[in-house]
Amino acid sequence: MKSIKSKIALITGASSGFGEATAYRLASQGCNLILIARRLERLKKISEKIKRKYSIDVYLIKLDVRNQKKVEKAISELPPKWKKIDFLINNAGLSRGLDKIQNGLLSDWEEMIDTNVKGLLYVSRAVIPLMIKNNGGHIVNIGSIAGREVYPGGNVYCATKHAVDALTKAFRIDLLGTNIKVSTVDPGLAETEFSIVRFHGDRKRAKAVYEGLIPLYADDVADAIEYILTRDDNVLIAEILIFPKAQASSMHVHRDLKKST
Ligand code: NDP
Ligand code: 8X3
Repeated sequence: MKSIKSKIALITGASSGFGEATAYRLASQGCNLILIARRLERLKKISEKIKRKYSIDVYLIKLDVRNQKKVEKAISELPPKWKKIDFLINNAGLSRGLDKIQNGLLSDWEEMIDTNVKGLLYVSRAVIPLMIKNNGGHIVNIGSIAGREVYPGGNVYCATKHAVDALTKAFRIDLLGTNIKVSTVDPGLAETEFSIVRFHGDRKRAKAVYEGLIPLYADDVADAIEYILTRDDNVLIAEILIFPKAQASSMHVHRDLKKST
């Protein structure tokens, strides 16, 4: 196991769910953090909580990853010590809607494509040259089972995660020989704010997604990310597909509704 003490991790989408849980996990290993999201107040609270517990440095950036100019500016204006980014966790992302393709909202499609695909590219394009300059790094993209399979109503969200899968593989090929590792973590059903966002704030509908099963929690995914980043330098964990015990594929989920409240 490799120490990540005093390294620097940049996490997008750190204000909630997997990103927030990863911040705690990496902080517990002594890793310094650059946390990015649009909700700065949330980042501040997370940062305070982390700093109370761990003696690491945290740098916060309020940023919408869909804005290429602002992404470029934020990364180029990092203080010199923060430019030595060891780990990039491309986690910011979302799903909007579960409509059939013939009924989909164009605004939902654009938001997903702009965030999950273009946002990931903008951040990566800004950070990778710094990693090359620093002679190494590790990128972990957060894909999904939706990047390996499609399911009814998943259309554009699945397409964006298939694109993430393609980009992970492409990054790995293009960056070969640069001392930069590229990995993906592809979760199945995980209870975060994901479904609340997908259903535009409808919490009842979001809750029903996880009815009758114990889903993954954010920390389970953070655990996988921590594992990937702490392997010995010669080891590249290329992919982790992680399901809750009750899931076998996007379409095969065992629900014991007698156990539901
Ligand atoms: P959450 O909704 O809990 O977290 C999403 C995070 O992404 C938030 O911190 C949000 O911050 C950030 N984000 C969204 N849009 C933007 C933006 N335009 N700019 C910057 N940050 C943004 O969901 P999860 O933690 O579940 O999702 C994290 C990733 O995991 C996503 O890529 C998702 O697709 C993927 N995933 C989720 C699964 C699940 O079942 N939960 C399963 C498989 C993959 P803010 O709103 O403050 O900007
Ligand atoms: C999130 C998992 O199955 O809701 O990426 O698409 S799923």
